[in-house]
Amino acid sequence: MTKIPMSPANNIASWLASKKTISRLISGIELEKDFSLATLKSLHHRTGEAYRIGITGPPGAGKSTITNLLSRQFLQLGKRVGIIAIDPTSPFTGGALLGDRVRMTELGLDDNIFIRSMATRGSLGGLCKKAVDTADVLDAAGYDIIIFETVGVGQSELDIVRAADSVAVILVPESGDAIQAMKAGLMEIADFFILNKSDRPGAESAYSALRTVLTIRNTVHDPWQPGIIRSVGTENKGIQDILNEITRHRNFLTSTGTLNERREINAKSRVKEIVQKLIDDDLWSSEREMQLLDSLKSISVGKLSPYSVAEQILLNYKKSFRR
Ligand SMILES: Nc1nc2c(ncn2[C@@H]2O[C@H](COP(=O)(O)OP(=O)(O)O)[C@@H](O)[C@H]2O)c(=O)[nH]1
Ligand SMILES: [Mg+2]
Repeated sequence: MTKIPMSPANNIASWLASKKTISRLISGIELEKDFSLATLKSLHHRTGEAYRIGITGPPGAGKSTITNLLSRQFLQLGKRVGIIAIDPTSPFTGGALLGDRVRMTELGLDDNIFIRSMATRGSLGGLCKKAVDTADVLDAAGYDIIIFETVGVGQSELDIVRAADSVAVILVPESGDAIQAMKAGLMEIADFFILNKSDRPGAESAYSALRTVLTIRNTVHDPWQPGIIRSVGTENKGIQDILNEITRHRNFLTSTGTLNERREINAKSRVKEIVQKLIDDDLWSSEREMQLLDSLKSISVGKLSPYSVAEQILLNYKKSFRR
């Protein structure tokens, strides 16, 4: 058995060399262990090389199928691929048909593929932060492509894909899908669309409907015009077109300098989220938790306003700096 160094932060290279220790590090991130924070700091200088792709859409649209096929294509191009699946119904998390699960498991056996599923249920929260931290670990470990698969409902799921360099929204020909997507805020985050299940009846009219919606949304002056790629996941059709669209978007981002800009915007919200978390952890000491509990009765009988209690707690917090 290989010996694992006690502190990953002090021996980053050997931790990132094996899938087993990478897994342990990611579990540390999920469980908010202290060692993972120190490690994330010390591995940051190794990140930034990986290209991050977000894939989202309604449940059952074919996200896992497409992720699987895309990953195989990237593998053939000699790329190492990290997959972060945040989807309770995903084969990665064991929710789908056995056939899908077997295909995914086979993929995970490849040395150049790392698959990690993250639970939405029973999670400690901070899902977006944890998913992005996990991407950093895989980035530092030398994975060239990182794919986030999230189901297109819920704020934290959308935040996760938004943290990617290119975002693909997968829709299916079912009636009204484009309208539903618009309501769910999926139109705004899409860099391009994949119309999967194009073998289904109604695929042509769904394509036209989506085109119309896009024409209304975009102006001719927009420097980036999202494409609509038609695919049939079950027949391995359209995968090369998806790859081409990713390349087209990546080239657009790098040639216009928007890639850095986009990453800076993401860094900004990330730092804010981390600061918020640090303040929360610091502020809610047992002393101030008690202070809050002690005032609950007074609030409910109308003696104290929640605002004055909040101010008192904050005052107590500020005083703690002077001690
Ligand atoms: N007819 C048809 N079925 C598909 C296609 N792509 C995927 N499926 C099937 O749709 C189901 C859901 O796919 P999955 O990838 O798990 O969807 P996800 O929930 O978005 O990850 C599976 O049974 C797939 O085999 C397609 O292009 N056409
Ligand atoms: Mg899935």
